[in-house]
Amino acid sequence: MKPIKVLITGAAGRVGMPLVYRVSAGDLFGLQQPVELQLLEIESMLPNLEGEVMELRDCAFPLLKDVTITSDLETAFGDIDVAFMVGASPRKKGMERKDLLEANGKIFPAQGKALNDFADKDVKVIMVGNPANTNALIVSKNAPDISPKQITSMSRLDHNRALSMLAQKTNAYVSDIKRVAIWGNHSPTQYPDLSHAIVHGKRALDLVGDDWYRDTFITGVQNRGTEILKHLGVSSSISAAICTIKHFKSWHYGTNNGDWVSKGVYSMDNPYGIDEELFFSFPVICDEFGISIVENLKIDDFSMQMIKATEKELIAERDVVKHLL
Ligand code: NAX
Repeated sequence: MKPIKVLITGAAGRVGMPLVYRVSAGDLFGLQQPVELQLLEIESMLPNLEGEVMELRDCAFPLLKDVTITSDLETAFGDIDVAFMVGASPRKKGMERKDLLEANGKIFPAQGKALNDFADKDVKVIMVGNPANTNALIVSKNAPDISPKQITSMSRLDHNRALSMLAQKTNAYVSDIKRVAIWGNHSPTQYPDLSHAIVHGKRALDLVGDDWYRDTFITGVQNRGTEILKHLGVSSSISAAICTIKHFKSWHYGTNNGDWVSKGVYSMDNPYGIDEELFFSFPVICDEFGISIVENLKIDDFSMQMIKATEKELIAERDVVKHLL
């Protein structure tokens, strides 16, 4: 079977490395499909990455056909089928994600061009590096031959945080919960929305009450990353790698279980009146035709206010990087 080529940028980092192991172990495409890894790092990290890859090879993963380590964009992006774009600086203590815009934004015009020129034309792209939504926009604008529908930003970690928090509150299993949604930016303005959520077939908001929803749940999900940073002094890593895999699998295999997931997607033609030139997290379903935003949801006034606040932040982020688009 022909190996699938997977690019992981920032491969030596705290999110990149667990991702490297999971992809090598067959977590993406199952236990029959070989994979080839193309790992991109900045030059100064290559010796470190070489050591990491020695360890990786020592695992003798049966599906791992080949590993390339490089800081060269043409080599890294050449013929790739999947791109996990993780390489960027993480948020440090006291920093908000918007502070990262300046530092990280400039990485992505060149990577967008390399994606355009060297990747397989059907490549699927997942932007993880922050600020993920706006970085995805920069990549997309610099890759005019790749459809924006093939580029996504990750809000799956926020989605799973919301699922887990609701499961704990209602003493349910995560698998009992459906129709949680994350709207907008992967940042503290995101709107984790329970207004359509169901637990064991019952309306979630009837089980948890409005006060918990507004005062504990929403702020809890919005600020979870900051809380983890406070405790660990570094941002999430294993959970982010696992959610990156989940994001890809729901896209590749589909969401045919009557539920939806949240993904940052290009907002053109969206049914909720959001600015049409953003990567914005919506509830989506995935099937053989690709990713579609869930339509016809009734958006109450509170939800619309929350959605507009996160839209405003994304528009402001876009303004800051407009010279890179
Ligand atoms: P680390 O600092 O551990 O790793 C980042 C790696 O990227 C480093 O090894 C660095 O050398 C490399 N890198 C930097 N510039 C690069 C470039 N131009 N080309 C290739 N590689 C480059 O950070 P880590 O904790 O792994 O976080 C990586 C990114 O993911 C950060 O931007 C972080 O904010 C973001 N995150 C996004 C999440 C999401 O849900 N969307 C959650 C997890 C994570 O915080």
